[in-house]
Amino acid sequence: MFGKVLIANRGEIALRILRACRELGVRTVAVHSEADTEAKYVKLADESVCIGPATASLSYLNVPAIISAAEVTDAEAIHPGYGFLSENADFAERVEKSGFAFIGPRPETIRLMGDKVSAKVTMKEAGVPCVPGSDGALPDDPKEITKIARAVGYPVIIKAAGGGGGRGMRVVHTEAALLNAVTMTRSEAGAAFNNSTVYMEKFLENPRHIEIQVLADAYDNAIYLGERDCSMQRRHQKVIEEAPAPGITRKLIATLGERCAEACRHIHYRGAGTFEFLYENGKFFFIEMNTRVQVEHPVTEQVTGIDIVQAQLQIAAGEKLRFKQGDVEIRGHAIECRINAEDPFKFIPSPGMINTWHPPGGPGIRVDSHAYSGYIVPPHYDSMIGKVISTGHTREQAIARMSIALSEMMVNGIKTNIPLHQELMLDERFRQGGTSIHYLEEKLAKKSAAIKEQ
Ligand code: MV4
Repeated sequence: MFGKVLIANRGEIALRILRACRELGVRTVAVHSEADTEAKYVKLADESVCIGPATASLSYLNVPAIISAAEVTDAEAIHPGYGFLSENADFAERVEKSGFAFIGPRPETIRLMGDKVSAKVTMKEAGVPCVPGSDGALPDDPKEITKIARAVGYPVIIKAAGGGGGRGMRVVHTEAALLNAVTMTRSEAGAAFNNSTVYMEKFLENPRHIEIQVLADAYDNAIYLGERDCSMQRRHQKVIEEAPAPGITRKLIATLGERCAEACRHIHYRGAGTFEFLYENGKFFFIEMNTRVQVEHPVTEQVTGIDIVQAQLQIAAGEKLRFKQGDVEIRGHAIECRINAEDPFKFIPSPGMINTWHPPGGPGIRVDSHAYSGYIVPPHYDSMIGKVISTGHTREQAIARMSIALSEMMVNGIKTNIPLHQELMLDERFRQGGTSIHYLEEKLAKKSAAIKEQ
C-alpha cells in the first residue's frame, strides 16, 4: 500500500478519501484553494498545501500546482475524486509521467471513454447492449445522415462525442428538422468541446437511468457490484439514488453485470468504474461509461459491504481484487439524498455560514459530509454539502429511516433542499418505485403551475 496519498479534490469526497486512507494506514495530503483553507478535512489531513485562489481553474484544475504539491510533500499517489480532473486523461498522464500513481484507470482508458463515440463502439464490440444508432460518428453527407435516421426511426437524438452528462444533445422528431439539428449540434460541440464529431441514437422517450458499478484490478480480474437507480434527477443533476433498482429482477442485473465485467476484461480496465444505461420496456441500453468514483457510490457500499474507495487505493497499489463475483451479495436497500445548499423549490444556490449543523443518526443512517456548525459554504463550487444515506432490510424501511433522518436534521443559516427530499419520501410514485428520468421535472413543473394559479 502507498505510504502517502494526495487528495486532488475538495468537500465531502475529499473527506471520504481521507477516511479510506486513514483506515488503510495511508498518510494524506490535502490540497485546497484559498476558499477552503478553514475546511475541517484540510486540518484533518496529515499535511495540506494551498494550490491557488478560489476559482477552480486556478486551483483544483491547476495541474502544475497539484503535481508540485505532490512533489514537495513526497506523495506516492494522487486520488482525483469526482468532477475537476477526475476524467481528464491528460492529467492522469502527467501524474504518471511525473512518477506518481494515478488512482483511476490508465490514461488511454479515460481518453477512450471520454470520447462517447469510441466508448460506444468499444462497448458494443465487447458485447454490452447499446442504444441503436449510427454505430460511430455521423458522416458529413446529408443523404447518408438522412438514410441513417430513417433506418434508426424517429425520434432520434444527436449527441456530441465530446459531450456526456447531458451536454451537447438535440432531439429530432421529423426528417424536416434533422439536418439543421445536426449542423447546430456540430457547431455547438466544436465550440464547447473543441470536437465537432456527433453521433445519432434512437431517442428513448421514457427510460430509467440504471448504472452498474464495476471494480477491476490490473490483472484483468473484474467484478460488478450490482446496480444503482439514478432516475430521480433535475437538469442532469441527480437528486436521489438507490440500490438495488426497484422492480428489476436479479437475473436481468446478473446478465448485464456479467457483460460489464467481461467488457472490463476486454479493455483491460483498471479501477472503479460505472456503466450508465437507459432502461425501457425491460431492456438495457448502454450510453456512457464513467471512469471515476461517483457521488452515489455509498448506496452500493451499503448493500454490498464493499468499500469502493479503499478498493480504488488497493487496485492502484497493484493489489489483486479481494473479492470474487460469488462473494458479492446484495443485502437490503439503500437510498441516498444529496443535500444541496440551495432553495428547495427555486434551486437558487444558497452559500454562506451554516450556524447550526445537526446531522441525523441512528440505525441505518450514514452521513457523508464535510460540513459543521460554523462552516461557510463557499459560492465558488457545486452546491452539494453532503449526502444522507439510509439503509434498511427493505426499500420501505430505507424510506422510513430516510424520512426520520431528514426530520431530525437541522441546518440553519443557509437554505437546503431537505424540504424537497422530505416531500419526495412521501411521494406516492416514488414510494411505488421505478419512476422515469422525467418524473421529478414533471412533478416540479406541476407544482410551480399550481403556485402560479393562486
Ligand atoms: C438519451 C436519452 C434518451 N434517448 N439517449 C442525458 C445525459 C446523458 N448521459 C444521456 N442523456 C440522455 N440520453 C437516448 N438515446 C435521454 C437522456 C436523458 C437523461 C438520461 C439519464 C438521466 C437523465 C436524463 C435526463 C434527460 C435526458
